[in-house]
Amino acid sequence: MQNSFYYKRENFDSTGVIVEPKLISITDVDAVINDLDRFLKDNKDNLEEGKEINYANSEKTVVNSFHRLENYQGYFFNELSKRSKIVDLAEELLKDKAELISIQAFVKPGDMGLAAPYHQDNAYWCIEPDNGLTIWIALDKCDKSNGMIKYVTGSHKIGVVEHTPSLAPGSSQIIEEKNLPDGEVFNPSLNPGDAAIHHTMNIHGSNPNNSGKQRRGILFCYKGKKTQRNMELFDRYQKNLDKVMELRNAE
Ligand SMILES: O=C(O)CCC(=O)C(=O)O
Repeated sequence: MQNSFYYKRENFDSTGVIVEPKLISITDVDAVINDLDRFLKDNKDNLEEGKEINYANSEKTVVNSFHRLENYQGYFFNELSKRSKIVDLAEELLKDKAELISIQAFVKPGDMGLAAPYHQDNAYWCIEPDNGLTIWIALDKCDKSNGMIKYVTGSHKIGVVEHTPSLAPGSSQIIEEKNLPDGEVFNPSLNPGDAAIHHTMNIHGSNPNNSGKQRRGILFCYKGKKTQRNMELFDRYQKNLDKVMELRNAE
C-alpha cells in the first residue's frame, strides 16, 4: 500500500497543482494576518515599491501584495516557512531537499484587488532544472468569486511559454492571451488554512477582486537543492524589472 504522499505526488506530477486541506490551523492563520499588519507598520516607510510592496490604489494607502518577506526576520511567517509539516510536503513533491526561495503575500482587498496576469514562476526564478513549487496558503475563504488563482492544469509540462514585459504592478512579465495553451483551468475553492500548491512551470493567474470580500494568501516558494539559478537569465530578468519600474514611475 502506498502512503498518502505517493498519491499527492502522482497528482502533482500529472497536473502541476494540488490542494492540501488544513495545512495550517486557524490560530496560525490569525497569527499570519497579525504579523502582516505588524510587518507593514514596522517597515512601511522603507519598502521598495514594485519589488517589496505593490499597492492597489494610486494613493498608496491599500496594499495588494508583499514580496521578498524572507529578507525580514522576527516574524511568524519565518517560522512557518521552516515548519516540518510544510517542508516535508515540499520535499515529497520536489523529490529533493527543499530550499526556501521567497516568502510573499497577496492580500487582495475586496474592493480594488488587482489581477495577476497569467505567468510561469520560473520566468522570474530562472532555476535549472525547473524543480520548484509555491505553497499558497489561504488566509480568507478564497474562490472564483473573490479572485482565487486559476491554474492551467498540465501546463508545467510544455516548457517555457513566451512572456511579454508588462507594467502591471507585481507582474513585470506576463503571458498574453494569444500564447496561452489549451488546457483545463482549475479554480480551487479554499478555506482559511487550506493550501494550493503549484509547480514553478505551471501557468497561473488571478482575476481582479471587487467582490467585497478580501482574498489574502501567504506564499512559500521552495526549490529543490539540486537546482541552480541560471544567473545570466536571472540578471536579465532583474535588469528588465528595473526598466519596467522606471517606465512605471514615469507614467
Ligand atoms: O495570489 C495571486 O493572485 C497571484 C499569486 C501568484 O501569481 C503566484 O503565486 O505566483
